[in-house]
Amino acid sequence: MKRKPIGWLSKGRSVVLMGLDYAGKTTLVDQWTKGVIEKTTTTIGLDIEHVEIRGEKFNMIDLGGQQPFRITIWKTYAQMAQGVIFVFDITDKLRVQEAVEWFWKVVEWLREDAPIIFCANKIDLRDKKKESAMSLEEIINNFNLEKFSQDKYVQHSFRIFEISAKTGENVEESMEWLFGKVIGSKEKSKIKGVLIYSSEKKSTILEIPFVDEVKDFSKQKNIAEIIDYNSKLLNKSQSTMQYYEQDDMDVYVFAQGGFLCIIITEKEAEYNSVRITGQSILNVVSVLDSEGELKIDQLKWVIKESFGA
Ligand code: G3D
Ligand code: MG
Repeated sequence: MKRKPIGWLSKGRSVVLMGLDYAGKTTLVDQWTKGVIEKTTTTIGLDIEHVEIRGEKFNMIDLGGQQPFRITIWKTYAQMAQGVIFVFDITDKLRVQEAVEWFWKVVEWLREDAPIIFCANKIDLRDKKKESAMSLEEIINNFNLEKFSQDKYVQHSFRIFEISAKTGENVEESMEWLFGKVIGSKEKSKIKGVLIYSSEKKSTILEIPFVDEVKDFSKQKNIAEIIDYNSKLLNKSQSTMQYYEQDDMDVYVFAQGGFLCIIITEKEAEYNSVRITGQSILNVVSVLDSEGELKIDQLKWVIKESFGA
């Protein structure tokens, strides 16, 4: 009997929550998920909260703060994200330019069909802080939000909501919109297994089979040959991608920074999703590697939790 392969990316999806510090990200999540949330902080310093919405598992990743050394990881998460929640404090007129730059940087990283929600937060302060609170029109102009009607960005579903994370005004409506979009989208990537090989250690450092039929795939002759061939090509400064067709599966090999990431998929896997996944995994691997010893358990955790395996 042929086993049904597990759709790697479809098991848990990631939604990225972003905005400057003090925008109200944590308050928003707390307000919306009162009592439902299970909060965890990862060993690599990202805030990831696991939420279940209409039976679907989501990882909400809080990209806050201003740590430049996290840029690679932020980029990785943004590339993987199936949806984005951007939170802006409408009374933060002084830092609006900083928020605008951050917003567009992340939009450029996203997959082109990821829905984006712009939460203009703290509207309960409109009356109290008349001078510093920005109107909707000012926000749209400052952030150039009309760009979402242009060709380059038109693939993104985009909406602005004026909310108060504190009082709860429009919180439910806005989150329903975003998660409705994310749940509605179909994830086509069907990954059967992931293998990471280190040129320095000259060995496989991580192998996660998601289906029995690819167990011990580093020992399979064809895969061993592929590893052997690609490891000879490994060059620290270059990143490459190779593609092999096997009987009932496809093999993608990504090389970067002395590591190989091999992804085995079903035949009909969507190329773009696999490409983003492979590059994302290698980005995380190289960041963890450069921050010290690469711990296999940690890496496994990052791959499983963050990419929803
Ligand atoms: P962050 O996670 O984006 O860094 P927080 O932001 O959620 O920690 O919120 C930062 C501050 O803004 C908090 O104030 C929080 O209570 C406040 N805040 C968040 N959303 C709203 C809102 O809609 N209205 C008002 N009036 N305040 C809000 P404190 O003082 O608790 O640090
Ligand atoms: Mg916070």
